[in-house]
Amino acid sequence: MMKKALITGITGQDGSYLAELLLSKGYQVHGIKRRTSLFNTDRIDHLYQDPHTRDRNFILHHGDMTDSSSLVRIMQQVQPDELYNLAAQSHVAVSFEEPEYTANSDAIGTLRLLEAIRILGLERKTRFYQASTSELFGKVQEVPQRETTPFYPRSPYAVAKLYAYWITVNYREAYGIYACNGILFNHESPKRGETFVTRKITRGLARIKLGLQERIYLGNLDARRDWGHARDYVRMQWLMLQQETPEDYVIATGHQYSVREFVEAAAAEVGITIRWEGSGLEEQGFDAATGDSIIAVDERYFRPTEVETLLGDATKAREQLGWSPEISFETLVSEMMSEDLSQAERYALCLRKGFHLADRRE
Ligand code: NDP
Ligand code: GDR
Repeated sequence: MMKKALITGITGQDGSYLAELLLSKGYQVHGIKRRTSLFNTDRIDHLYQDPHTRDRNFILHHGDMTDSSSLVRIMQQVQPDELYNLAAQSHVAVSFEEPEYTANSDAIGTLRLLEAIRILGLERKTRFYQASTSELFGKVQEVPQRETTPFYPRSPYAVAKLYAYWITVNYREAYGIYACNGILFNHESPKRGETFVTRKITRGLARIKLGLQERIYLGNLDARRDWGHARDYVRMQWLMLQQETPEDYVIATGHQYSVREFVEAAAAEVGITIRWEGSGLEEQGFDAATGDSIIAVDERYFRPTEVETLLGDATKAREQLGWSPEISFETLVSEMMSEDLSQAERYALCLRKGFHLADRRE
């Protein structure tokens, strides 16, 4: 029998990589997408199958994490063997602007899914994966962070994810549901949303290289993150649901870089030298007076409470599941840079041919 997986957040970065992985393993993959006024399925369009195709193995359903009725209906229809809860308002800075919505989708949304499992009597059938996050560690209490490190969330997003983490643990203990938290550190890819810092940098540098943009405005350049590749991390999401007993795992590379170092690595890929010089704002990386620097600091990107540093220890995942990341930081940066250069070249070509395209950036 073909296994069935249901992925919430299938239109997102991880959802698209996970869907590819599960299809390659012979799963029938179902995904939940929310209603939008325009198509927003760019990341999964290559997997799309017409609803009239016989024996489809890739099926999308309309639903929303804030709407129990849709979640219960889809769960009843699909009765998945594995449920991957990747949907979330996932932007930390945005969560300060939309805290209530973030709590509704990220915290209560997770509860809604777990309740759907219970209401439908799927406790012994459906295995549940919760997309937990290194943001739970927030103001770090221990370096590096592992499964036993105390949490100290620093944003409405992280607080919502804290609820989701514990409700997953609670439903595992209370009802015997096979439910796991993957505590994933930052993971990026060419499919990363354009407003997360890594993609903002690679996309901006590519556009600067081609003369489409003058500079990139960033926030805290000293923040440090443990950045991995999304393709490595979705493999681990699947692995966690294939074990005898459900457990929670930290997933990280064990290497840490600052935002500034990410800029330098990406700039080197396209042969741009960044000069960090000057005083005042310039100390943050921009010499506005000379106009020859391409990184500027804009305070609007500072957060009311910041997570300054994260560094993970994935020893448990390595020892128990045999997982270790295969894609290095250098390869990640290079892949993102090269994909964004191609996109910028396509954009520039369209402009040269007289087509006017939207110039979206943050
Ligand atoms: P993305 O922001 O790329 O994707 C989020 C997905 O959730 C999108 O498909 C989005 O839909 C969907 N979504 C958002 N709100 C709702 C809603 N109310 N109802 C239904 N769907 C909704 O995130 P990632 O792929 O990067 O991350 C996946 C998960 O992992 C998230 O939960 C994130 O918080 C968590 N995480 C991510 C890490 C990372 O570094 N990437 C690290 C640790 C955890 P739409 O396309 O319509 O916006
Ligand atoms: P993060 O990722 O908050 O770690 O959450 P993000 O890329 O947004 O920020 C990383 C660090 O860079 C600093 N920064 C900027 N960030 C953004 N977005 N834009 C800027 O211009 C900028 N300048 C500096 C930030 O202050 C921060 O310190 C991501 C998300 O995917 C979450 O869903 C996930 O849970 C965590 O990773 C692990």
